[in-house]
Amino acid sequence: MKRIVSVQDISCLGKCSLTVALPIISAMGVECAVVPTAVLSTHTMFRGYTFCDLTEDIQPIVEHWKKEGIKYDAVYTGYLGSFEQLSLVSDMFDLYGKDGALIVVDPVMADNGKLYPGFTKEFAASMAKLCSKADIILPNLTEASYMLDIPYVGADYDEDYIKELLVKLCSLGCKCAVITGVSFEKGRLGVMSYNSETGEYFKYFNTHIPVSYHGTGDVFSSSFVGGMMNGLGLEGALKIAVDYTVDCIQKTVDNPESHSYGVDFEASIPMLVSRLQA
Ligand code: PXL
Repeated sequence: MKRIVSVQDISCLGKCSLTVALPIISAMGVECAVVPTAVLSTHTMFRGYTFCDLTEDIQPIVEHWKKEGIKYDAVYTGYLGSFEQLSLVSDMFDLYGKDGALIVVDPVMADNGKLYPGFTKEFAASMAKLCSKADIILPNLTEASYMLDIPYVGADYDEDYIKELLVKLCSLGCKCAVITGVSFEKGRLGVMSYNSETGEYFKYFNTHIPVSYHGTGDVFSSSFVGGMMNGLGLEGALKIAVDYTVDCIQKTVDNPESHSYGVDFEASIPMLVSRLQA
């Protein structure tokens, strides 16, 4: 069985970061170890959340694993809260990357043209440095714009513009860049990727359901990593992640009792697993 480690926070309630990554990656038949970077009572879209920083625990956890000779097939990072965490994660990339672990960075910090609370332009520049060490990065258009220090264009772009951004993202140093949440046609939303080693672009879309839920980026990235670990390759993993994310959103919209703080990703797990078996 493949084993990965995911480095991000635990938002105790809110269906994002580790509470999404663990069940999705496990359901895909992949062992998921974790480095929790912080414990929050909820994600940061709630008011009054508690925050317990766990930065000091990161190095001792990794040191213990070193003594045990633990290796990982992938390192997957999501929401990271400080410059120090970026630096510790960068060391983890060096450690596990040299043994061949796939390094996947979802540079969670912004959406819809705005940084999430607590993030700065300087943090985005440091996140761009971390991305230089990755095999695959998964920013949305806002995060890509912040990391490249260019204006966010909103919906005002075409395929050539996204291609240009993808090449610029790869010139940060990563092998493959994916921009999530792109649309070139009304009613269709998906992803576009660029593999700097082969020079290949790839795009994949599904129905655009015009709603917005928290945590869908984490659902997408977790199922993408699970797909990669199941040997689907970049394109296959992007397809399963887009389709699963859309299925989760649709099930949430269809559920009159759903919560506004996250998607019903649990209800779509059978679909995800059956896609893997197809
Ligand atoms: O879904 C990304 C995410 C993860 N963790 C925390 C967040 C967010 C998005 O806002 O607040 C704590």
